[in-house]
Amino acid sequence: MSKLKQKLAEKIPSYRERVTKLMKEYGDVVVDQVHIRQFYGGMRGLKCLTTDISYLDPNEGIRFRGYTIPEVLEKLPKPKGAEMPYVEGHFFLLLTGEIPTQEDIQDVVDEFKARNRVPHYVYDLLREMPRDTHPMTMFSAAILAMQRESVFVKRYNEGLSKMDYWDPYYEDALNLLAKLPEIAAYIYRMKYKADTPIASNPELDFGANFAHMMGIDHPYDEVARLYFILHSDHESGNVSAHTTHLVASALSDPYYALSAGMNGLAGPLHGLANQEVLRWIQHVMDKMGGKLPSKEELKKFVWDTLNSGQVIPGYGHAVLRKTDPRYTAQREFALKHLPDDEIFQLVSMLYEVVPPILMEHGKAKNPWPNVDAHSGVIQWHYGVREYDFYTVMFGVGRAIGVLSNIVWDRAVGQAIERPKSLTTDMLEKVAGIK
Ligand code: FAM
Repeated sequence: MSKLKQKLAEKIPSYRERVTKLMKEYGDVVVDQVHIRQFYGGMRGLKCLTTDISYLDPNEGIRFRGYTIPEVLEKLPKPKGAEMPYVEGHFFLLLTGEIPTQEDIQDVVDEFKARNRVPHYVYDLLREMPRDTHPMTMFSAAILAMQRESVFVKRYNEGLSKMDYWDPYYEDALNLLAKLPEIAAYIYRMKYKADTPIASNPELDFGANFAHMMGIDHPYDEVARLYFILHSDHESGNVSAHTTHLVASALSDPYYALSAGMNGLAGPLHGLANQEVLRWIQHVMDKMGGKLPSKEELKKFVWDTLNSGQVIPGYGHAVLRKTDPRYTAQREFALKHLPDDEIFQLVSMLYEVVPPILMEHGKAKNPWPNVDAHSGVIQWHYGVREYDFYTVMFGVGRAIGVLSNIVWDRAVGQAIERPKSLTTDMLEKVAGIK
């Protein structure tokens, strides 16, 4: 058994005890109340989910297993000479709650290497799809196509105790994660780089291997590591995490669940926003004849977008009420590595211009930028200019978090999800209108 799995096996019993105690002895304790606005308002703010992998504070932003982003970037071990930590180490942290040693990380690196061969039929499937298919559709379809490999399905059909569900879920999660960088890079090179895929290099870590298969030199390996870590998890109520959790709650295996989660990530209000940001910026640059706009001109573009009933992509958030620390981490990287990049300058200008306008506009509860306002500019700088691919990279990162979550869902015996609906008539009666 790998050290990672061993560590999980050791941790699960005490978690189960805590959950059993809460359920049996405190099951009737009231945590929150439901308001009518939440029925139609996307259940915003309703406290009814649980995860120990990450927690999103509205003012502070995300903490992964209790660690802020700067702490994660500082504390996690890094490959020799690297600026950014091992993605493998971050996965270890999310799954176990512990900062791994170099030895722990090597164990995960070896685990991924042993599982990274992508079945040939995945390539056949991708090649058969029309080339103008959106890369998120290709990515999700590739994940779904591999469902026949599920260890969980095989073990479940053989007769598996509920106590052991987490074990084959873990196997599926690792088998899947190990293959995602190659699938993503293959889609990119097939679709946008004249069909010239680059073979994986077994000597490289998760992030560096992705950069290698994309065909982009250093420091893109650092970008890949940073990007996958930042996008990994954002507690469990966001669309991609919640969808993955919901589908897995029916004991659909991790392939079905992750593919579904990726379909949610592909929405413009969620993961597709990074593509929308670059599309919006290009539109501004085109209108300016390729030149940077002045602040006044930029303000006009922002107001025009709002007045035409559209959202400013990359700004606002359902939970956050401050600048997203994932935005800040990318901004710090950009200030160090690409301070003179024109698009970065435009993104910086937007940071000054948009929040006061959104405040004046008076609708968005959070006028500050989220992760997606910044991720595209760094990709653009390193030559990944096909912005409809950006959400696929978000997806590789997000898989790390949502798969960790569903392994733990099975470990603590989370039930099939089934909230209760009411009709509008019933709500009107509750409101006293009828
Ligand atoms: N530009 C213009 N209007 C905005 C806005 C923005 N960036 N953000 C929110 N609003 C509007 C929103 O459309 C709503 O209007 P209506 O009352 O007319 O429906 C109003 O402000 C109140 O919304 P809210 O409560 O502040 O936000 P929600 O929780 O409903 O929605 C977001 C949150 C993220 C969907 C929303 O802020 C948005 O559409 N932002 C732009 C798209 C984006 O950047 N998405 C990526 C989010 C990211 F974190 C991720 O998931 N990857």
